Amino acid sequence: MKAFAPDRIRNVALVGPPGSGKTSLAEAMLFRAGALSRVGRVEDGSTVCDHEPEEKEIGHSLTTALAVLEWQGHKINLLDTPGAFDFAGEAVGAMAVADLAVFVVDASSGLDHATVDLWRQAASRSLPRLLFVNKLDREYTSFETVLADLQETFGAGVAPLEIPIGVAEGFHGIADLLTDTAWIYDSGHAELGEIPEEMEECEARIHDALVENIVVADDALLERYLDGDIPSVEELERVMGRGVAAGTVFPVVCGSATIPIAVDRLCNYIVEVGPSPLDRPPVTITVGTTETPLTPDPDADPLIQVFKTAVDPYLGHVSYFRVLTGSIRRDIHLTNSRTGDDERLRAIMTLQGGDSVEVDALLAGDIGAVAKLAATLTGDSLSGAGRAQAPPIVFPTPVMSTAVTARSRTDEDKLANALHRIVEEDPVLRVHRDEATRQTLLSGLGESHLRSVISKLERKFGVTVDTEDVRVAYRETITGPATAEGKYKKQSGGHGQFGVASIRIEPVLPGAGFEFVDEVRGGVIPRQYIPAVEAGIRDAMDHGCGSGYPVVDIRATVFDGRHHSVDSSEMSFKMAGRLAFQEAFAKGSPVVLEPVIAVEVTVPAECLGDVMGDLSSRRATVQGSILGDWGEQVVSATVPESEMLRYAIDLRSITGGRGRFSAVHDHYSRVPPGVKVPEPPER
Ligand SMILES: Nc1nc2c(ncn2[C@@H]2O[C@H](COP(=O)(O)OP(=O)(O)OP(=O)(O)O)[C@@H](O)[C@H]2O)c(=O)[nH]1
Ligand SMILES: [Mg+2]
Repeated sequence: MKAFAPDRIRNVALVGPPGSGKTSLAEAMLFRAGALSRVGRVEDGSTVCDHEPEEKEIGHSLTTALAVLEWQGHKINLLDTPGAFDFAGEAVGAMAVADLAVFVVDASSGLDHATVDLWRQAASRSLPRLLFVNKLDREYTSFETVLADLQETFGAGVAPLEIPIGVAEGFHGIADLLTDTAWIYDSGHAELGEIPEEMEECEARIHDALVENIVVADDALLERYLDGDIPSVEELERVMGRGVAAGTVFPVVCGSATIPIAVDRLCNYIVEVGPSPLDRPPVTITVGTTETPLTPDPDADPLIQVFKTAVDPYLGHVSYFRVLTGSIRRDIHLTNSRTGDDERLRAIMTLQGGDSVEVDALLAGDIGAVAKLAATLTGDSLSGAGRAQAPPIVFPTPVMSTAVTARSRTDEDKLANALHRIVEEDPVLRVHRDEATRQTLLSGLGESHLRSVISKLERKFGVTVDTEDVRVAYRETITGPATAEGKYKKQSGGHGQFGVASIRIEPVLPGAGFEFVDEVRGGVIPRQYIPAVEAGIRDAMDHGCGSGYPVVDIRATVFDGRHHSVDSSEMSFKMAGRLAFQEAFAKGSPVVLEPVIAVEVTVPAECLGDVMGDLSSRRATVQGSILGDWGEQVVSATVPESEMLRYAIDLRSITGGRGRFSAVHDHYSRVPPGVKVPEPPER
């Protein structure tokens, strides 16, 4: 494939809820453009974009696939994203490098909250948007209803460019509102036809509204229009294209991905009114502390940004990137702006789902991939000079964890490396060893995200793991002062052990940790053994005394003791310190502390009551709620962590998938009486 200039490139992210038809639409577009000789089906696992074995198995996309087609002398880079919430990070990466998001709306299920959520994300980055109302060949679909919903939800910028001719099985054509023509697909290809009589009135009405909507954006055109001059289709498209690029006009087109109907028209619109990389505002890059606006210029110093990393069984580590500026050719050396490492791009590729095609060069604005970079991660910038950094890609933060253990010794040996590789592939996933609970935690966006990681561990890396519930890192402390004497004495023939330490313990402020004070006078405990007493106390605290959880927030003062000139040793004073602490702790009215997290829960206003009720059943302290964007309510609360381990799942069911939340550790607080604390893990 030849290199395309920026004005000939269209970078399109296909987004929408699971099952709306994104992968099928990509397949149909590829076929229609002649990039495929036969059309695959999601059901058969034979599409270009669902190329991972897990995707074929479940019939849903799990990662973003890149596929490329040529249309009217343009190159369209399609990024087919998964719709499932658990894989939302993929759409984030795709939208970060796309110039247009095509929202695929399933006409048979209508507009849903996932689409609204994606819309919000696209709007927050001013990403141009176009809507494709799909599956109009299905029973019980109504384009008008969907359109009315879209207009009500997304506002006056929603502009239908076409309406379907026929419904359900009878759907066979498109009335083009810009040109006032009908296109019939009975032969499989668009043929000029007649707008059915019964549609004429409706078509004329929407046509007029559309033209008026477009001309108001251009003063000169508006003046002419008001003078009775009807603008040409090209003029209308040009003005509309500007509105699309500015993120103020959202064309709505319609069709069927599987029949297929109007897929060619979608490609036309992408080329004709979809923005090229040149139509987008400059990105702000950072070099050192200087920020500079950057536009795509094939002759500039190259800068590329990696938005996705995949581990391919044949190619190894594959980095997907967008050329932000400059041009790149095979064997070019670039510098990773984060690490300063030199990276050689041995072979530059474009991808057709799982298949790679080598290309000689990619110019500014284009999207491609490169294999085997040494140390480049998703989000990194690689530049020709000056360590320029593109804006970071902000991926969603995990909301749910599971603990994993290797099933066998061989699995254990491979686990750390496999997890490391998987994290490189998945910018949302976090892997974390919690020493307090002795668990290795995988954190992601939900159950299916974590399940897919576990199955990938097995398939790609041959590592089998078992999962267990996440343990909560409880702690203990005392609520009052106490003193005790610890005496360690052993006489087993010959050299014995002898040490006595008297200590006083008292609570300190939460979070203050451990303080040790030495008030020993007159050498009753020789200087050199004082650290051993402290070590003994720390040991007792770490390993738990009461219920077995680590002890925190205590001041321990050693104030007296005894020693023996021959039998005393470090070991005997360590034991004495330990025994003294254990006894004093028991007398200090100990309590168990639990971690409390601060959460921010964002929900539609109508779910507020249910969400508040549920939070209070989780022992939450609600600070209040404020009105967020889009009329949502944002509730702030602190809640014991033990009550929130499965909140990601529960919130979804309470709000019908429309709620989301974020959480950070806040403080430790006493476990109230009557709340059961599980046994600590064995040490
Ligand atoms: N009748 C009909 N079925 C369609 C159409 N488009 C897609 N489908 C079917 O809808 C199902 C889901 O299609 P996909 O293309 O996998 O949907 P997707 O948006 O990629 O879904 P995710 O990958 O889960 O986000 C498949 O069974 C398709 O065959 C259409 O236009 N008409
Ligand atoms: Mg898909």
